[in-house]
Amino acid sequence: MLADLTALLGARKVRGADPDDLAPFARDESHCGAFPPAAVVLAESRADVEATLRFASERRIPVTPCGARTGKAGGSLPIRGGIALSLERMDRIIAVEPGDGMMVVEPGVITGRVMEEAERVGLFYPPDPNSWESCTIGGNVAANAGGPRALKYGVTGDYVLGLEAVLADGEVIRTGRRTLKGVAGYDLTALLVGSEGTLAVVTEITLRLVPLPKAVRAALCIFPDATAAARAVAQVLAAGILPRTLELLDDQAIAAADSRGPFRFPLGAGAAILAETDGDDPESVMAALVRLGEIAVEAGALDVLVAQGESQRRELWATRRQVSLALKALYPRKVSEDIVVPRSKIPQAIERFKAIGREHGLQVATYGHAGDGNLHTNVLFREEEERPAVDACLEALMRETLALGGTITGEHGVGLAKRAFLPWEQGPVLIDLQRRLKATFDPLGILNPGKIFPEDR
Ligand code: 2HG
Ligand code: ZN
Repeated sequence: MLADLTALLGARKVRGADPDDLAPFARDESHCGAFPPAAVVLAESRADVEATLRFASERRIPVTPCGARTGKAGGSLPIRGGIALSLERMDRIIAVEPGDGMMVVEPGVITGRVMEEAERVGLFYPPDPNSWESCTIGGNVAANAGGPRALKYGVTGDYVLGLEAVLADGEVIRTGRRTLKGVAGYDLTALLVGSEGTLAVVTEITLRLVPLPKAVRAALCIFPDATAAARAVAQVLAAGILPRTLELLDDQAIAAADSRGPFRFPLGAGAAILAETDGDDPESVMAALVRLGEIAVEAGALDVLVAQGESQRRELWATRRQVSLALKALYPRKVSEDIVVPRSKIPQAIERFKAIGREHGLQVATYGHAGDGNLHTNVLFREEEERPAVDACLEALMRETLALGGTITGEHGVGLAKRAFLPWEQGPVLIDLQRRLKATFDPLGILNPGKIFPEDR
């Protein structure tokens, strides 16, 4: 296979002879393990993607698309071997059109660059997965990624107007539009966003941009415990304030973040909320933050620290963004979840998750996007022997989430990590309908096989 693929695409774009070249494509940032592909294609253009998929279809070789491999659910792991199709080299910003409020990009562009390019022309690309400095926009589209600002601004899919994609047989499709409105035909753009590379390989993305808010203010509210913090989140939102973020850190997350700096949490902090308000009028942005702080104090906050200036605001965010890595440094076997519960259930969920951890003799850290109910419950452990308890704990967490009216994944995708749980949330009719959609797009089943749906047949 390798020789034919190399003859087709050229040696510069194909790897496979040296196992060291394959190793980075065997893993992502999930706990799912290593699955080396037989070959890696480093596509440089849509034509390379078309050629690879035609080649793979003719030979029925699995193809797993990938970007920066920062996923947390094993979505881009080549679990059946075959070809890892990397889109990282397709990293051109094709057009920025401030007049039309949009940008056209290739999938390998780093998300942070999309944000910067938008801001350069006074516009805003709001979705901000915490890995924005390293993840790619194509990966964000595949998972329909979100981030802290999703509370006010929504997730990746809310900004995708149209896609160019290559089907499993090598045919090219263009879905959606380059206009702000448009309702022609089924919304296939929405179907492809979040399909985790199982339906088509995206080669071009048209993004909607919005005006850049002129003022942003941040505050860190310190609480004695996570339940008080969760109560404050509910009360802020009930008061009709819509901050752009309401990020929760529980005691474990604080301890981990504190160990790496740059921000030092006050002694006695059992939980924290990182809140940010934005808008065009600096005074009303500050007034909303002050009101938010008052509500936090009424709900039991010990202190409210308003960031003085941009550098302190950035410092707070740098601290929040490294929680995941800091926890992983302390507990190399951290399993990260991204469940969502209805907002009103957040305090209950946090208490139940801690109790479930205790029942299984495990530490459970909870942090993340509390404002929209999207919590990162991380099961933390050190020894592989603890794995059966971890699996039982994860199952209990998922069951509890669903009992609270929630969903098993809010931003990382189902991938490999959560495919066994999907039937707990969605009935057999819905799963079967999705399998049939998959078969329509990819009749040979070569595109990212084994993902999203359980392998029970
Ligand atoms: C975050 O919000 C990321 O920090 C990662 O989604 C979450 O590792 C995690 O649990
Ligand atoms: Zn997150």
